[in-house]
Amino acid sequence: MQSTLQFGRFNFPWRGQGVRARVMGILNVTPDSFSDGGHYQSLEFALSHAEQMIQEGVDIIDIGGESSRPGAPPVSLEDELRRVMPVLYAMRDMGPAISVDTYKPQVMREAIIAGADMINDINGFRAPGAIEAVKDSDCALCIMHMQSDPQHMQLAPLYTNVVEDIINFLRERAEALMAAGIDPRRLCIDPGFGFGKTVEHNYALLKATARLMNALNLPLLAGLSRKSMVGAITGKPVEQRMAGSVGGALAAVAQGALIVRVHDVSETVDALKVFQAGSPLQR
Ligand code: YH5
Repeated sequence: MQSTLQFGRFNFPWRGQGVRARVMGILNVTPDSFSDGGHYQSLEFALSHAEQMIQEGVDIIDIGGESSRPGAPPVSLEDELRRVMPVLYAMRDMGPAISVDTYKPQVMREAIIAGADMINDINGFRAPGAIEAVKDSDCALCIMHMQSDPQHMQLAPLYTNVVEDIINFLRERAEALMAAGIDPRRLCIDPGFGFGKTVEHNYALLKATARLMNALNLPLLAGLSRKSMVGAITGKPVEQRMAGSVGGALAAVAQGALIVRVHDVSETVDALKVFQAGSPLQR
């Protein structure tokens, strides 16, 4: 049996012949890191970071205009558009697929018009109008699970059975998207590491990567790069979590994950090449 994630000009097999794990590079365009707050400076910085990731072999670039870290305040529609759209216009046709990390339907609409290849929604397309915004396009849709919201999600994460609860959530969202007429070949799922989860929840989900894909018959994206679940195992602060993050990415890919969302593209690409060359599994 062959299964593929199909969207626009891209076709990523995820089960059967020709499977290769794909690297999604994180491109933050939040201006927090710029002392003078200049828009031009942040655009220049984002584009040079994107070019570097392309040289390192990235498959997908994920543009995010809102910091989704625990406790982060929300960003206005206008600010998010001002950050994301210039980068998106400058980057389409550079080669890699372009993903936009947003939960706002108006950002989804504008991004699709501008040529985005994927919409990555940490809110699982639950916002009113989100499904309408994406249904008539051919872009891929990443459905992520989050409990609560970024400002409150880490206060008291609670599940009956974390793996079953998240399978049920992702199934309900995939069914809602398909009920709107969306081709299931456009969909991928994501357990949402760190989004309303304890360290134990996160590792129960990482261990259940293959089970999630089998339960829903959809490809999976794993995003654990530099997150606290890596720090909890290694004891390292965020700036020293690269090797631990690569280890986590391989744990997901070994179970069949299609996409790993990472900060460190070069290191992850190398690790996946060697992993693939030495892996006896016909994925
Ligand atoms: C994800 O998992 N995550 S934004 C806290 C950190 C490090 C990184 C230092 N968007 C995901 O990357 N989209 C984000 O601690 C995402 N899956 C998908 N699909 C949070 C993030 C981060 C947060």
